[in-house]
Amino acid sequence: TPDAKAPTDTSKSKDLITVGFSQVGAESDWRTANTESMKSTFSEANGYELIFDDAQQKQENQIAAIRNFIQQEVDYIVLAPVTETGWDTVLQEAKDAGIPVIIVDRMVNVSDDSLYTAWVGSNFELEGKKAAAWLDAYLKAAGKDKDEVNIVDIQGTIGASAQIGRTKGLEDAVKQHSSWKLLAKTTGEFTQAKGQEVMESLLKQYGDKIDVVYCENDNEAFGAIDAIEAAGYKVGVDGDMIVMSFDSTNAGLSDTLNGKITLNTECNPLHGPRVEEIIKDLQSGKTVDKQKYVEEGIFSFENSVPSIKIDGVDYPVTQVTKDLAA
Ligand code: GYE
Repeated sequence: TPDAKAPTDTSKSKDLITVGFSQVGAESDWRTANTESMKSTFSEANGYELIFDDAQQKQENQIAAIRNFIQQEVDYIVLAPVTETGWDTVLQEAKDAGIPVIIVDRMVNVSDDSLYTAWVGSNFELEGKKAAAWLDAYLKAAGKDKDEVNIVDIQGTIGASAQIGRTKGLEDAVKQHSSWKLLAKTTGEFTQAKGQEVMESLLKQYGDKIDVVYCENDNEAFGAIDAIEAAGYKVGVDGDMIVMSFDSTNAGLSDTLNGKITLNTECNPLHGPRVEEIIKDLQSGKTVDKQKYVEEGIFSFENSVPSIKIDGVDYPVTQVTKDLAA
C-alpha cells in the first residue's frame, strides 16, 4: 500500500517556469535551427517546462495555440508570428489573463504596444538594404553598373516581417537605380519546393534575360538553383545569373563557398538564449528592452566588395572560407 505521507511528485514541476511557444512551422533550415535553439534553452534541466506548438505556417493554428496556453495558465507565452497583422484580439486575451507575451523573430503590428512585453529579432529591412548595397558595389567593381540589370525577387511568406523588410530593401534600391529592372516579384513561401516551382515559371517567362535572382531565404535559393541548373543555365559570377540569399544557414554557406550563391546576408536563428535572458530579467523584476535587434554579418563567394556603407555605418563583407561553411 502506498505511504500516505510520501511526498507527491509535484514539487519539481512547481519550480519549473512554464513557457508556451507558438512556432511558425518547419518551412526552412533557419526555422529548424530556431526550434532547436528554443528547445535546448527551455529544457527541464534549465528549469523550464516548454509547451511547443508547430502551427504549420497558419495563423489560425497560432491563435488556437495561444488560447490553449492561456487556458493552461503558462507563466510566459512566446510567439514567433507568421505574419505581422491579426494579433490584437488574442494578445488582448493573454494580457487580460496576466500572462506576459514575448515576440521573437518576426514582428507583430498591433494597435497597442502594451499587448506584448518585449520583442527580439532581426532588422529585416537592414538585411535587404545590405543585400542591395552589396549588389550596387559588386556591379560597380565589375564595371557593369551602366548595364541593364534584370532582377527577379522570390519573396518570403507575404506579410511576414522577413518578407516585408527584404522586399523593401530591394525595391527602394531599384527605385534609385535607373538601370535596375525588377522583372517580377512572387512568393516562394520560404520553402525549397516553392522556390523551385516559382523559378521554373520565371525561367519559362524570362529565360537568361534574368541577371539576378534575389531569394528571400536559403531554402528558396536551393530550389531556385535546382531549377536554373535543370533548365541548362549556370549560376554564379561566371555563369548566366547570380543568386542572392538570406539566412546564411550551414547549407546556405556551403552553396556560398561553392559559388552557387554569390551573396548571403546573415539572419541569426539562435534566439533561445535571447528569449531566456528576457524571461530571467522579468523574473527578477528588471525592466526589459521593448525591442532588441540582433547583429548580423554578410557573406560572399568573392571579394570584390570588402565592405558596404548604409546610413554612414560600415558593414564588412566576409568572403566565405571552408571553416565558416562547416
Ligand atoms: O529567413 C526564413 C524562415 O522569419 C527570419 O523565416 C525568419 C525567416 C527566415 O522561414 O528562412
